[in-house]
Amino acid sequence: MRETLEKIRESALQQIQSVGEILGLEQIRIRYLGKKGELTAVLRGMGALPAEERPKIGELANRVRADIEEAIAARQRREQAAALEKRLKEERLDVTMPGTPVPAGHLHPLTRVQRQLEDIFIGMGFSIEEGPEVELDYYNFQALNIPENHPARDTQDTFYITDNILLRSQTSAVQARAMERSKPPIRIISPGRVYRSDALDATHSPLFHQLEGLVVDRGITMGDLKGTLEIFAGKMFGEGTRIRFRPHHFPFTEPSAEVDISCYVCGGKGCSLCKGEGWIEILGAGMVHPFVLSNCGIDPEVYSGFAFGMGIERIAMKVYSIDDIRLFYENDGRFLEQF
Ligand code: 2NL
Repeated sequence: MRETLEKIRESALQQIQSVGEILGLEQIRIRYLGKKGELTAVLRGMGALPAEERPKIGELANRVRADIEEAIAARQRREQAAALEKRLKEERLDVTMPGTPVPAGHLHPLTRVQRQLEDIFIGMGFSIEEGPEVELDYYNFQALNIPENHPARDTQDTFYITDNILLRSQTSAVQARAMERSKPPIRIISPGRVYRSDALDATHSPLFHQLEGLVVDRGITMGDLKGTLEIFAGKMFGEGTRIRFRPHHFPFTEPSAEVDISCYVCGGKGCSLCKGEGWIEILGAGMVHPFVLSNCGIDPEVYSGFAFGMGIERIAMKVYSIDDIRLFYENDGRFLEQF
């Protein structure tokens, strides 16, 4: 029996050393130490031994079990250490390697121009006012003195949602709401998207951006309008830029004007940018019509105001010499990367 035990130990230890994979170790453990294992079988047969032999054989059997267990544990530790070593080698990171470059984006040219305009007017004490793009006919037209039969209200020119709900065609609607809500002094700009039922071509888009301004207080005059726009023109197009008012008509202002700036390329002499004119049209403006003030709950006998409006695309196209409005909306990297 002693020899059987020694043999079991010898062959178990030998197998433990030579087994190729860690899974094989478990099979070896079952083969020798499991319920139906070889060592267990020997221990079962101990009852047949003479009484004085039993303790010695028992002790040897226990030592053989302990040796096999220890050999399995040692082999397991070795396998685990080797596996860890292998992973450390394979998964090593060189933290000094340069990273994968992440391409950095930048603001869209329209956003840049809009922010630039906003900064100039904020610098002059205006605050930004926002409002809904889906607007009531009342704020977009009626409040602004645009009568029922005005061509701007034609279904060919404006996107209607229902009879009296539409996509705003001008951000004046935002300003009409602001006048109705608050008392003068009012000094606001309203930048944002507007919609017109126009076919898309090089100079028209059914969606574009506007920035309008409104000042209402006691004693506001056309002089305040001119001074404000002169400062604006200098900051936007360069110090020394002159402005020129040409009489015009808007339903919501009286008097009204179209406003030109002296050409920032030729200074007024005439060149290809200004088409020989020396002047470039950039916005519309005027004194807020008394009907508009009273529609919005402001007494035109006490208060007066000026307002102006410009297309952001138009300004951006001038500033960057862009000849097709569609370029702003096509998301073509070859265009956008130039800004
Ligand atoms: C243009 C002309 C203009 C206004 C917008 C305005 C707003 C209120 C009252 C009176 Cl609440 N006027 N806005 C005034 C004159 C011109 O825009 O050519 N825009 C692209």
